[in-house]
Amino acid sequence: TADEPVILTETDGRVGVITLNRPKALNALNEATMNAVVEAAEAFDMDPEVGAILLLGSPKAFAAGADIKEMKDRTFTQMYASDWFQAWERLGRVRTPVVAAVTGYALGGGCELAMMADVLIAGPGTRFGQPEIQLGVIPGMGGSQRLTRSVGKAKAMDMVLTGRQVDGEEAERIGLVSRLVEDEKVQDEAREVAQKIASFSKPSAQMAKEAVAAAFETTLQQGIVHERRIFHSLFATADQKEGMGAFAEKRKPEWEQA
Ligand code: CO8
Repeated sequence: TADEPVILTETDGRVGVITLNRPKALNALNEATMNAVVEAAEAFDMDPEVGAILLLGSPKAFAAGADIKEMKDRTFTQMYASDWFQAWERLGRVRTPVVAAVTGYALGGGCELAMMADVLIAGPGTRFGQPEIQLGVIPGMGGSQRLTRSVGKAKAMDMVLTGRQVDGEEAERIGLVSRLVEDEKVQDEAREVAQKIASFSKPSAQMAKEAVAAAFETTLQQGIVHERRIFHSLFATADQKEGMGAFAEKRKPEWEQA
């Protein structure tokens, strides 16, 4: 109903959990949902007690796309003037690692949202697709770019030009998915991955994400210099001394998160 919150948030240990909560609309991403997800992710990003963000949908749908009913009557000028959906770019700037449990449909904006996550867990029943061509449009939340960078031209063209859905097994094979587990175990596995990431030092996890993300945006030579600068800078952290000291002393590190 209209009264129900579009997302639910909680913390589970050091994991900030965001659950899309419009299951009857297959978690269609309307403007309110976009704003809520982005704001929750930014708040977790700034919280030193949160070391990873977990993004959950529902069993039938991670998200079946941008809300078609909300946008169908808009004009070009309205879309352009409001820069419809540009707020998703803020999610791309969140520095804390994001793990997505991709269950059921991840179509259109739902596929694009999943691809904004850093680690994607899916099952054989997961369905990824960019069906916008069937609606007379194209992907608009980065799909033509992120999909192509993840899976290459051949698969991206196939998906974007025909709207064909790929299942979890194919998605894992082509490099869209980090881990494939049984459908019923997708959310638990994703939670474990998020907890694992959150068990490390947040500065190093954030900088690790930053370094890998740089590979999408720059040349190899610039990326390698960027990585080395980040690597060097981590020697200014207490957690580098703790992590390496603990190894030498054969004990478990106790991270200071600093
Ligand atoms: N938007 C709005 N409502 C939706 C959406 C959606 N994307 N997807 C599902 N729903 C609603 C249905 O209308 C239905 O509502 P109601 O019960 O009121 O009739 C409810 O969710 C359940 O859906 P179905 O009855 O259709 O469920 P089925 O199991 O029969 O079918 C499907 C599931 C195959 C997933 C089907 O719902 C479907 O094809 N959905 C649309 C998928 C799609 O085309 N997604 C792409 C949308 S466009 C997009 O994402 C562009 C992104 C970029 C925009 C950026 C702008 C700048």
